[in-house]
Amino acid sequence: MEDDTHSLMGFAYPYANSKAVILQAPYEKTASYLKGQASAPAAIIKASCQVETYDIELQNDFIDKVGFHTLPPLQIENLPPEKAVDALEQATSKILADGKFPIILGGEHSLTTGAVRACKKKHADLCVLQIDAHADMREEYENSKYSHASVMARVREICPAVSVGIRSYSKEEAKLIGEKYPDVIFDSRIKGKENIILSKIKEKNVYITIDADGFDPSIMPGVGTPEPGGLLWDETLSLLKKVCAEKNIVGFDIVELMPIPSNAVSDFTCAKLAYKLAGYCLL
Ligand SMILES: [Mn+2]
Repeated sequence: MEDDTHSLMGFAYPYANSKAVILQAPYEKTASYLKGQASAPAAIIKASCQVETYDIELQNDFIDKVGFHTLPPLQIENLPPEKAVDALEQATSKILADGKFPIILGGEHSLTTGAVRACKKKHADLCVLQIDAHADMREEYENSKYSHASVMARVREICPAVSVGIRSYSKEEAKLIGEKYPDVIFDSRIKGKENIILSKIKEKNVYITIDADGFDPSIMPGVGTPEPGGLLWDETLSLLKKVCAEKNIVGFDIVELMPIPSNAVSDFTCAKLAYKLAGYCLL
């Protein structure tokens, strides 16, 4: 292990000795409002170098126990969305084939489809847990089936999903949710509902996708499309911890961070989330 400010938590572990592999996916082609998501992976890694490797809640410094190998950023910035999704699928498949745990740092949400495809190939019995402000269930958006606003429509073609924090969707999505998914879409009022949410996940294997805007903008201001009334830190961790304890987590992503140069809150929150969630998943 060597000190390296371009690696998660500031330490570079050799690929062979690492359980977790960090895949940086700088991509923002279909972003609807504010852009900047392509700079997020580097911002999360930079902030993570200042996060303590000792986790007080877990009473554990697990950096060596897990081993984190950070791959160089994927060269996808200029690809059309469907090609970027393909590239994500390939890169995730390689990590899974090597028996390692993929941690994807986006980039915009559209990329999740590629990671979920790869996980589904390895784990037939798969469910996605989505944390997000937006349902992202438009059949297509701005002429693309691979827009960030359609990602959960694509994911639900691959496997079932349970969605948490959802507080913004269109009239068409409202109809679809009401008819097809009334009991697997939760708004932000999740305190004490961990067991109810968990009971909706029927599958053994779970891929977690966290859109940064699922959190309340007060603790995550750095997103392109902020929505008031979001998830808070403790209740989100409490849900994630429970899901990780009961299910086999096969990978996760943190997407849609849009770093604000003068405000490091969001970068640090995503960095701490990435490390903590890796601990929940892999210890
Ligand atoms: Mn989203």
